[in-house]
Amino acid sequence: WERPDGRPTRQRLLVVANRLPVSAVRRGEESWSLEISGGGLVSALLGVKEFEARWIGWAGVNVPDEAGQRALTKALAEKRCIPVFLDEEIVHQYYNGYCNNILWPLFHYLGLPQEDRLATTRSFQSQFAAYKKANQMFADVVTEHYEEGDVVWCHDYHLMFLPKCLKEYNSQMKVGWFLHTPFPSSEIHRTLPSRSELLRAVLAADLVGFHTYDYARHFVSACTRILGLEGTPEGVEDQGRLTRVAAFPIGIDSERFIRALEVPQVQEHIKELKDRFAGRKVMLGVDRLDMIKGIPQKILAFEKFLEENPYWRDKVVLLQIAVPTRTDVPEYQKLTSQVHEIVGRINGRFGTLTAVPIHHLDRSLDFHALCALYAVTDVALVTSLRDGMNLVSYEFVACQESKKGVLILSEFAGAAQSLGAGAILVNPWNITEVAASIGQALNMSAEEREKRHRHNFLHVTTHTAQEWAETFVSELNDTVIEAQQRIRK
Ligand code: ADQ
Repeated sequence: WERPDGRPTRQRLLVVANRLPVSAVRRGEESWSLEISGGGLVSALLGVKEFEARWIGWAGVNVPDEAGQRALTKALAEKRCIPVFLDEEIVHQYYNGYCNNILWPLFHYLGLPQEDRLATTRSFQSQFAAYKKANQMFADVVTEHYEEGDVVWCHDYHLMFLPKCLKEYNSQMKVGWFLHTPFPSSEIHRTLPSRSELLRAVLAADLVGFHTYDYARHFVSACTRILGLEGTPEGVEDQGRLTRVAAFPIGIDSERFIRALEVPQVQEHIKELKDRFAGRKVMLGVDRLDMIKGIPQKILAFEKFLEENPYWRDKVVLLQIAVPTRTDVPEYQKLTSQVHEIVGRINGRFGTLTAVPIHHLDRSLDFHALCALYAVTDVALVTSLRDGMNLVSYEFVACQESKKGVLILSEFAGAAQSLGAGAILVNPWNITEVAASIGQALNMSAEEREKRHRHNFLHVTTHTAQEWAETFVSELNDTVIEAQQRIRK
């Protein structure tokens, strides 16, 4: 790539996401400490050597004063991060409100909020206004830092308005948008009061990506049915302008997990866990404590399994690690209490003086502890009611080369499309089916486990996060070049 001044360089990639991949803690008026937070997207882009990535997003803290903003901007610049400053009211209306209370449940088939209709309508309108305003604030920061030739990659349901804001500023900007959640059936999307405006805003992008072909198809159907546009095999066409729509299934940095198992500290931890659970099979759930993850359904299925299989009662343990999320939202608080209540009941029912069947932890584990847990697990249980992809299932497979454990996976997770042949697929709403699949997994022969694991391991180690990011960005470059050629003809 060449810059306008002829200087050859790697192409710059501006990654725009609601949250920057750092946690920022204020230490003084003009002093901040920053810690890079991991996650799939960060390792995906760290592994991509072709591009020079810069992050643009909210740092997750309210910084009302200019001195604090200046100091944070400076500290973040060292990490190649550029902050968007959002005040508390905007965060409340845009992030807690429109993003997490409206779009997140809707895209996961949980419907729109059910409160009093009038109140909802009123708050809906102000939340949508805040959503647009926040997206414009992100756009202002992007345009301030944009240089000709840059690629701008917008992420997720928080920023559906961003492609439109960016193209209004500069129609030549290369803009891609990727959704990390499912895109629901057009029949669900059409219940959203701002359905058309949002679709049109996304269509301003050059390339629109989803985890699975089904989500891409739902999006194209929504554009044809709701906007009356034409769907083509390449995407959506509006008056001669094509927006490419395609599936780009994400992966993980599998090497990072495989290498971690060699670290002495992890090996030590594996040994401790093996000793701790000697004589028992280990089942594992790792989720954010979110309603879409189907945690109560998972635990109830485990209860049913114990109920029907007395033989297994003192021979299996379920470790459920649930990292709290959106803890200020009442529905999430209710979910936490519900999960605690069910776990308490089951442990009371099936526990003994020396052992309990469920260990439930409400917290995040560090990377090495997580890898050790994945490695000692016999059966991983992913029972999402809906999930864009689900990386936990990938991470588990990556850590199972020696154990070759079984993955029980919801058919409503995007990962079911890629790991379906190796996993036992279940409908998480069917507690009886999930309970039966636990029995099937625990009794599976070593040959069968090996065969299933081989399939999944091959997939996880060849469809990596780096490859995902490279494919998306090179497709975006190609899409723009093809569009320019079409216009010249
Ligand atoms: P999430 O809903 O957060 O992501 P997921 O894909 O499973 O779901 O990723 C969760 C990440 O957090 C994993 O890397 C996991 O290791 C980590 N994690 C979860 N619980 C943890 C715990 N208790 N301790 C430590 N780490 C924990 C969204 C979409 C998904 C999509 C991803 C990526 O909802 O469907 O797969 O984005 O696109």
